[in-house]
Amino acid sequence: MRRLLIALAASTVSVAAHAATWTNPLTGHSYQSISHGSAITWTQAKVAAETLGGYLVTITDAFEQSLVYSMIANDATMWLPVAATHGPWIGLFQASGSPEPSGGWQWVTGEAYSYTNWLPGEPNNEPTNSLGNEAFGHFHGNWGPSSPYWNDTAHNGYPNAPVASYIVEIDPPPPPPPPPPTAMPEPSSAALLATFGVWHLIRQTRRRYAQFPEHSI
Ligand SMILES: [Ca+2]
Ligand SMILES: [Ca+2]
Repeated sequence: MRRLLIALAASTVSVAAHAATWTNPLTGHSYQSISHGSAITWTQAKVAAETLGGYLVTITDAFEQSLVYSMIANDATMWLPVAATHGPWIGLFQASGSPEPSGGWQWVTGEAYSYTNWLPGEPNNEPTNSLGNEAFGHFHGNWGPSSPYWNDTAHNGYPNAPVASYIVEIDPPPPPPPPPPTAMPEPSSAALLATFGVWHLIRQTRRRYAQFPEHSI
């Protein structure tokens, strides 16, 4: 069933230059995988996602993880093979001052941080990362063409392994409000006149038969 749903989702793909759009058939949320082509910080990617009307992707269950990874697994533009293969930013960050390496992780939308798909050993707040504290989530790459697992890295990646892509999630538009209740139509003047005419005819007929009871029926 899950494979079928992913196949259905894949059928909605429309590819533009360095970007693809997919839809989650379970939620109606759409996703755009965007290759920036050069290094981009987590905050720059977050702002870009909001400019597009969405947010950096929040991966909150295994199905969403499968769907999102299927979008990017075979798209080489989403993975930057430099010192290590690093994949796109996701909407995961660590609140400042949280216990390292696992405390305070949260999604940009405030959705529950319960499902995770960290590479074993991550998050590790890698002490050799000279670019800063590792407090931002992305697809790791795991030194291969691609990898479904997440890693924590610094705001602008790791030395010689920047992040150069990101994934945007967009909620479906809210349903339109229900139409107002329709008022009972006012009877037309012609209908009123016709009704009065019939009533008047009945009244006259009754009077006539009252005057000549031998014709009563
Ligand atoms: Ca999500
Ligand atoms: Ca790390």
